[in-house]
Amino acid sequence: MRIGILCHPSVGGSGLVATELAHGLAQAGHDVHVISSAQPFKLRQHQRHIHFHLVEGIHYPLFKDPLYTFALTAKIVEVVDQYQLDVVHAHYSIPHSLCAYLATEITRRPFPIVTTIHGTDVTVVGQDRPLYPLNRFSIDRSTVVTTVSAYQRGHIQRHFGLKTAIEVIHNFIDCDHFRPDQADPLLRRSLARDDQPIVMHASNFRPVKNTDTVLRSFARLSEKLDAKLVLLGSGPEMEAAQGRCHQLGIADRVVFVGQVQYVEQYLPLADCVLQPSYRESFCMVLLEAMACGVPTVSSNVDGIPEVVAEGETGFMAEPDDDKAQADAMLRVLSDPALQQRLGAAGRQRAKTRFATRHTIEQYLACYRRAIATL
Ligand code: GMT
Repeated sequence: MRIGILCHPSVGGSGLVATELAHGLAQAGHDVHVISSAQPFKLRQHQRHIHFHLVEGIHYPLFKDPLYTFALTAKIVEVVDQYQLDVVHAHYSIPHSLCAYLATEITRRPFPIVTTIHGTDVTVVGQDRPLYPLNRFSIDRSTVVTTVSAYQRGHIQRHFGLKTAIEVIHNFIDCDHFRPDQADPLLRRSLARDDQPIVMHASNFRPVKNTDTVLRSFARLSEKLDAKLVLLGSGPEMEAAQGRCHQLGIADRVVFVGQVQYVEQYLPLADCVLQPSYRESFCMVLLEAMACGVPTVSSNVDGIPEVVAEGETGFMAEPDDDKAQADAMLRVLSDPALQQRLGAAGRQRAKTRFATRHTIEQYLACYRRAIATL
């Protein structure tokens, strides 16, 4: 098949899932054309069957902004016609689904649209009043709509009243890349003393990730146990978080690593991963931690209970319940047998329920169904 993939290139779940899907499809022999405003940070451009098409804004003195959505639509039209694409897969509905829909009205070659809704495209951003009718229209005009958890499907059904059915395809993980035995002792030593357990958190530091509770839970844990908190990623709340560490008296126990290209090098170093998000349609970090054999302590919101098995691979609590989270971390970190058992069960769950090959098959089935409607 010749497949177009539209995605946001930034470090974030939807772009990451789209990129890994592109790699998997290309490995299976399909021609994949990734269209985005920059090269997605993990895209292996030199892999066979992968083609990248950069969308450049339209700069003209008359326009105050670079008309990105028109530029994207024009690029979709160009790539569909030039490479004779069979299907276009929009990851994150805004603005991808609407641009793809517009393109269907313009291309010489008809093509179906598969839209995958990732989360904030129908919760935070997608509920934005002026955007809502555009978002709803474009999702409804997609030939096939998928989303990443049963929770998210329910949310869309409740808030969008679509005519189109929604299929749940959980996110997936490559357990050959994310594995427990990748832990580099030198990298670990740069983060903590050998006898200090590591709690890790990875995010884009937006309000939805609940950074303050990460710090409060860790501060509570620190009263009982000498541990290190390692923070991966960057975002708007980072600066405030640094100040907050001083207020909470944990500044010397927190390491801000910043953006990392290969999170799979860091996660296996963790003894526990902490993610108390307020919203999370799925939460890739938890699945990545599980694949690396690391127990998780997380909030219990939205799609998270579909990823984590409570008491088997990790523990869940309310997003702002710093006491419950600290207690859960203490339990994990002070019982090596429990830590080992949770980690092993997490890896097993990642391998059996969230395997790449199965997910690729599910998406290919969607593409075939979509193409058959033409
Ligand atoms: O979580 C974010 O802020 C980023 C966002 C994105 O679009 O990249 O993540 C969403 O999609 C991910 C991949 O499907 C999911 O794992 C995240 O849970 C989801 N985020 C939210 O629902 C808040």
